[in-house]
Amino acid sequence: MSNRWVEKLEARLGTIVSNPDNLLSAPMQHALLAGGKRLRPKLFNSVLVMFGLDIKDYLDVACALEMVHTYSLVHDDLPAMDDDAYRRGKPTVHVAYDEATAILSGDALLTDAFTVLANAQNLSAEKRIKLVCILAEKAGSSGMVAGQVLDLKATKQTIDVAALNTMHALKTAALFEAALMMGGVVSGVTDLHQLEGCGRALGLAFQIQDDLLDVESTQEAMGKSLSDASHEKASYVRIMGLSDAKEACRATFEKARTLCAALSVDAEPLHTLIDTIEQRNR
Ligand code: GRG
Repeated sequence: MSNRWVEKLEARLGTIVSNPDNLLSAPMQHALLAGGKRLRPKLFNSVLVMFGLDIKDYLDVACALEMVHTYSLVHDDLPAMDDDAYRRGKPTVHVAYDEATAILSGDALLTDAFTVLANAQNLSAEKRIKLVCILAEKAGSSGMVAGQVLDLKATKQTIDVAALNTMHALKTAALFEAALMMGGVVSGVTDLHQLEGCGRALGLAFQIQDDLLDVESTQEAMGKSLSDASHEKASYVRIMGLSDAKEACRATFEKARTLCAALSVDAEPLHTLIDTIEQRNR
């Protein structure tokens, strides 16, 4: 599957945050442009390809996903959260600018994402409302933000694997679910449960892998601060040990593949993306 459309996505993101009236343009560009793997847009695209659609017609939907994800990174790095200094190969926004600017840039990315999504081209009003609802629910107080609350509570505490799964199903997997479900909405899928389940398994597998990379990779390779141990964060490696975490990672990727194979269309584009994610080193 060609990823040449990613250049167009990056260009569109650049246009969105290059408004001369936007006083936060520079820090938003700092956070959003260059360095990200664009995984959530790629998940969205994989569903479109399965249904014979071209993401170039729906770039703004992918931009909205990436903007919400980027806001979450900017806020996650803040001193009141993980207090990290390095992200996407650059100083974090509060380090490059200041804390207030980082808070406001995150707020702006989150809010502007919904303007972009609500005005997305080539979609009926009904589909745009569905997309707005899915992204808001998966990112909000019963989705990603709820996961972040559990994460903050779990720091310096002992939690079990079930609690860790609950936390990451919200914090990390919720946006993976949103990306696949939003691809489903654009493609005219009415029952989104299977795509949601696939996104959940893949998001959890991705998070277990992230925890493994946190101990086995380097800050330079990952382009972000590796901080779980120093922050006493609950992580799969910390709770299960390295060997069991590796096995859980393998098994959870396999679960994602099984759920993906059960979709009623040829899911080869999603299988290919799952393989690419499993082989990542950053
Ligand atoms: C509301 C103040 C406030 C904060 C909210 C919601 C939130 C902050 C944080 C939770 C979201 C979060 C940071 C989840 C971590 C998931 C994760 C592993 C992110 C890294 O994703 P990649 O590797 O990053 O896809 P790139 O940079 O490649 O896009």
